[in-house]
Amino acid sequence: LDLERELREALAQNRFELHYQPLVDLSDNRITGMEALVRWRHPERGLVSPAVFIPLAEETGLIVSIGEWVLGQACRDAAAWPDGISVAVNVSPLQLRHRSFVQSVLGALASSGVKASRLELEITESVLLDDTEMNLETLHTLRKLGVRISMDDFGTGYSSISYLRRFPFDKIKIDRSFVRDCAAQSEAGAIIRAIVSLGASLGITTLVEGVETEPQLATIRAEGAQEVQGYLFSPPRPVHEIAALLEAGA
Ligand code: G
Ligand code: G
Ligand code: MN
Ligand code: NA
Repeated sequence: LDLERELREALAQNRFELHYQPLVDLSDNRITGMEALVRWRHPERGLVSPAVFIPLAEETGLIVSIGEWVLGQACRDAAAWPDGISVAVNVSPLQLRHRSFVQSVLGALASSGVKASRLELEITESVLLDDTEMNLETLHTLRKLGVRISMDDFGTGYSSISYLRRFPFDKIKIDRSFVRDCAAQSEAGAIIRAIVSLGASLGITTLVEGVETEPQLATIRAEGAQEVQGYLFSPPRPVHEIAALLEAGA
């Protein structure tokens, strides 16, 4: 496949780059962290979205190498930010299952000098379905090292409440589909409130993704969520803009 060959070349030629989107704490409206979102700088096609190439990277197994690059680069970037700012990295199921995953997390932390407590790994619900025991062990190992674990896109997959109890999550990220109508529709707000309260009872922080408007923010605040993320605060931005954003917003 042409795209597969191009992906391999992109990795070899260092053509991936990271953009970052702030995570905001609602108690003081400060930035608490940055989510790394990978892009591919293509010579003809311009900036290619991960929505286009991550699925292929997962199919071909290239996600393991791409993911390792993302982890390393995200930690190197975070090393230049204030100590209180964490960095969130998306981890594919295949990557989490790989036998060298814990080692590559430790390597990224050690070579950047970033403390484990500043790293958040975002995993999706599909991780909970396959190889459960192995994934569970990996997550517990990482957590013992001080790394935090977030459940990404919550509410879009098969997550059952029992998974929240079984797996060691620090944060739930409610998928942006719940936000779209939450200012207009009371059910969406009620769902957010229910997740926040479930999370609180398990000692898990709740973040709401995809916040675009002030009315949405007001609802989310009223429902008790601790953190938000979305275009209202900032779209994902290239890494060279992040230091200035942190100075202005932190
Ligand atoms: O930022 P954007 O809208 O383009 O992201 C699209 C999708 O790609 C999101 O679901 C996001 O989680 C995923 N994604 C972005 N960066 C990474 C990454 O580094 N690794 C993995 N596995 N997924 C990523
Ligand atoms: O799947 P994940 O949550 O990791 O990826 C986040 C995705 O959501 C990225 O593609 C990012 O560009 C996108 N995103 C971030 N904020 C907003 C927002 O406020 N509105 C919409 N529609 N998309 C957003
Ligand atoms: Mn994410
Ligand atoms: Na998400």
